Amino acid sequence: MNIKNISLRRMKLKLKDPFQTSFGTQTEREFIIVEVQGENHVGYGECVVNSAPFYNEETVKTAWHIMEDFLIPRIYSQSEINHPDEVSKLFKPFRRNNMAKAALEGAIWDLYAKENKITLSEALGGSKKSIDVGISIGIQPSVDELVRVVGKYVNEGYKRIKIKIKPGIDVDALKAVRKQFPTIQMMADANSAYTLDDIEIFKELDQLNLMMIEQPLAHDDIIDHAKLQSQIKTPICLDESIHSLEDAKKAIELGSCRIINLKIGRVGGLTESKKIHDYCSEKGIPLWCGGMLESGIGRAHNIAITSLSNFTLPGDTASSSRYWDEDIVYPEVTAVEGVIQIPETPGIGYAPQKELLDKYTEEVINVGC
Ligand code: OSB
Ligand code: MG
Repeated sequence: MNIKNISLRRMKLKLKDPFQTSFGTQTEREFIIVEVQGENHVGYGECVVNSAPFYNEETVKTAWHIMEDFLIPRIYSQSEINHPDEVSKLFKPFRRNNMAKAALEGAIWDLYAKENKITLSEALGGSKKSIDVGISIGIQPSVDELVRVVGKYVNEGYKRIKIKIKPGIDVDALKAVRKQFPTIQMMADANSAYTLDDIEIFKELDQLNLMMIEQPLAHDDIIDHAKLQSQIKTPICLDESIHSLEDAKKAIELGSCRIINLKIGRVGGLTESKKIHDYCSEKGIPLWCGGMLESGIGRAHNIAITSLSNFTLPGDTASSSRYWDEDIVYPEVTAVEGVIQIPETPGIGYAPQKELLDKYTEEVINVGC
């Protein structure tokens, strides 16, 4: 691949509805789009960082700095990149900053697939033609409102409903949903809001036939999660705690989780994602693809990785229309009855629209070679 230019765009999109989790309420989404210009094609990646370091330690500003001053020069230092798997090796000397690494690597994966006239799904070794998706519902102002919102998405056909919880908004809220919808596939995501002192809450949640409980305990813990898992029958799914294949191996070996939520940004890119996929497949640990309230570019990458065979559970890649009045890609990402077709055009398969990119860009830089 002959890389001629790399540009970074800081973007801002307004969320249709505020999204509340145990770490706060989000009303808009600030993120970075990476464009890698090759000989005849442009590869696109999305950096899924947030403005503030609540979910992980990275921010829009740190990711911009790490990409501009370290990662992009490292790409140019290489006379030629033949395959995107080489990129994570190039980035290895730099610790963490996984979302910054994943964004650049993702754009190079897209460019590689476009240059080879194959889909990103094919480039990654995906085999599915369509994927099942669920939806993640933020904390609602009341239990009645939660039940109403769940009903709306159940009617739209989403294959499983994930509900955010935090101390004080957990057992009663989920019981009310379960009572109204006795047979839906549902789960809870705590975003690390609890400790082992809350064991009684987990024992109550354990009675609600949940598919799993996502990241109940500390973001950097795998010991307490193993203790909790030994005391409840509902599978624990780890999100925040897994940053690499190594983390996945340790958590699985310790019994800290029975399911993993894979986010490409959190683990540093698609190459690491494939490794985690293959390892989990070997160990019988099911995966699903999480989300970071991405624009269509990030969602396109999520769709491609979900086409790999061990993504056996519905992920969080809901339709564009759930997040935005207007997405930046054509066609917009659309789930029909909870199913998204894997696109058939080369690369990510959704075309970023220049005028929409420009419309929502706050700042742009070109980093030439
Ligand atoms: O914990 O999975 C999470 C959104 C932002 C940060 C963390 C999480 C989430 C979601 C929403 O649950 C996923 C999505 O719809 O993109
Ligand atoms: Mg989560």
